[in-house]
Amino acid sequence: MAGITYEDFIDLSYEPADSDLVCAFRIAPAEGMDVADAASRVASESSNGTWAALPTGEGFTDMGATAFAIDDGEVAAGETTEIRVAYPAGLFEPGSMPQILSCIAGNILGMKAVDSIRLLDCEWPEGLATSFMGPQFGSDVREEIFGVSDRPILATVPKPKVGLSTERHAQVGYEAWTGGVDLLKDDENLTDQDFNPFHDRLVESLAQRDRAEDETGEPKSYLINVTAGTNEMLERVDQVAAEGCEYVMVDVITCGWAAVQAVRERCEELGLAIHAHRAMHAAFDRLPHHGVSMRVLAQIARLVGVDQLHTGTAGLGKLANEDTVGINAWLRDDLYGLSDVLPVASGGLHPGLVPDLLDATGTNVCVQAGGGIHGHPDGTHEGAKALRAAVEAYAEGISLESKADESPALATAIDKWGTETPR
Ligand code: CAP
Ligand code: MG
Repeated sequence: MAGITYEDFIDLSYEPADSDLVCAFRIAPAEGMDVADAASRVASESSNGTWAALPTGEGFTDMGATAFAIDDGEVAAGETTEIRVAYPAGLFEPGSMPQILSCIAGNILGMKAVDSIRLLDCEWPEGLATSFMGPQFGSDVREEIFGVSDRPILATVPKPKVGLSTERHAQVGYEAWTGGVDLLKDDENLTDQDFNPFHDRLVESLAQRDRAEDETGEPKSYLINVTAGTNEMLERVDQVAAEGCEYVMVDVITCGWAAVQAVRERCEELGLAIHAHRAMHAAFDRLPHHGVSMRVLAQIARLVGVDQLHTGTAGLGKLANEDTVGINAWLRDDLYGLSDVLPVASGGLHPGLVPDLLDATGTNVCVQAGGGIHGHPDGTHEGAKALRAAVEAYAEGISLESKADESPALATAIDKWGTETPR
């Protein structure tokens, strides 16, 4: 009776089938383990093998993965190399992101055969990719919700990030919306606390939104954070739709992808866009040689179907960033007809950073500034005007300094923060 052993999981002559999911990993083989041994163990443990040789025969379907490419066959102790593994489509449950991740980002991240392993990139086959809903709107939100096509949409988070009363939160929203921001956004840890209960905040903020729309003649919207247990989150999504808002915000990593899939299905019924905050992503993507890259997290988010996703500031902001430009390009590339995702640049941004930021990201993005608006010497309303002026300057092709001649709010912001990245 044939058995399966580690040797069955590596074939450097294998050509992946179009239907295979191909994953790239960066691995550091453990001491005494050569690259091929480590690669075969990665392919085995992430598909249908284990440490012992196993019987097969009657009633067994081979769902084994194949390590088919190795960059460097020999690496010094502690060094890393890239490998690629092809997974047969039949290994996966279509439409189930948890099950796919239990394969390609499961036990292997802790296996002793490698000192470190990082899932770098996935090439999604059509059958698997289209088994997911994908985004409902994607970057069309700019046009469909705000009627904007030539500039980034602007968002702001009231700061301090938590602690403001419902009334104060909504008032900050009014000041920001009338100053020129398109989107008010809850912070990642503001959900339903005594000092600012969810439903009160929803109703109060939308009332201020309506005022701001009347005053400015511009569409405005609100990214209210529905993050909670899944059943409660669905309740909150329903409340958001009932109150006439266009978006929900979800902390997708802390909620988990199955919960995000449930929210996506409900948002399809209700016609709501999803803003994805990625708090906790750095637990996976910050260490260069271990975990799951932000590129893969972004791929998952697009398949599951968020419309907007934080992808960093191309190194300009306050938080360690990955390959913002490359990730944004992937989010826009064709993926079997699935909608794209609008990248969100956020974290330490202020008006002085806008030209360099948009040079890196282009204007089909959402730009979020919290401290960069509410920390303006003349307050939130002026801070919002300054950010809007900086973005308009870029669209008009003029320098910040020239724009500042007609925008005192921008001039004050540049005096205060210049064009430096805060730490
Ligand atoms: C930004 C922010 C966002 C970060 C998240 C914060 O505030 O609200 O959560 O941008 O990081 O809490 O830091 P500031 P990322 O604008 O005041 O910095 O976008 O990289 O996921
Ligand atoms: Mg935040």
